[in-house]
Amino acid sequence: MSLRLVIGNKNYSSWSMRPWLVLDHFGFAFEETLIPLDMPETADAIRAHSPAGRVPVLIDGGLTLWESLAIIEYLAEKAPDRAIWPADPAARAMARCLASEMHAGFMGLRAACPMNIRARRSHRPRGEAETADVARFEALVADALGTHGGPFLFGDWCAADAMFAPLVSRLSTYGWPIAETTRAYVDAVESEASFHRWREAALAEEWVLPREEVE
Ligand SMILES: N[C@@H](CCC(=O)N[C@@H](CS)C(=O)NCC(=O)O)C(=O)O
Repeated sequence: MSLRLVIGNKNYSSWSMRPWLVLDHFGFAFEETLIPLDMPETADAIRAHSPAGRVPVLIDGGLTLWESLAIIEYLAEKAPDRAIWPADPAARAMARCLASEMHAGFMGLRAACPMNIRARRSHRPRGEAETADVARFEALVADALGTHGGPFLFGDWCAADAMFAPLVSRLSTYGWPIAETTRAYVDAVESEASFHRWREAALAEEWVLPREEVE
């Protein structure tokens, strides 16, 4: 039986994007069910799949999983032959640190700059929390690329890159000025085939969610 991933709008649903990229990049056979967010029926439609009431949700036969990072860990256990995490134990531990940091953090940037793939905003000064989050991201990218040589955080594309892909997209949407090394990483992530497929689908969507449309 194939996997099913329940997701939100591709233009806006950053948490949906992460496991979708892992499924797509690593060649899993899966189907997707897209539930448009912010509709009168959205909450009931999501709860029909998951009691947590949030997307993404992964359905594998009788198993229903929620929380993006837990879904990615499940996929890594299900397909140990695919390098969803780096093979080297130290690199793998670091990749999990970064993925967890993303999952639990970067609140300033996430709150002030919602993912909005189709939008392009001019850069303007933003709050201290957003600026600190971008600085932390630039530092971790410089460190990882310096250690592992790029083009992705741990050399080859892995789950840590999936976790940061929506943040990368935010940097482009909101026109953040970034260092050359960060730019190289942003370009690598945005050129990766699964990111490209997700973005193309996002650009074809017509839903506009006013609460996510931040200037
Ligand atoms: N911690 C969760 C966050 C999931 C989440 O917040 N998803 C949003 C969409 S990106 C959602 O389902 N929102 C429900 C709604 O807007 O009705 C995860 O990592 O999967």
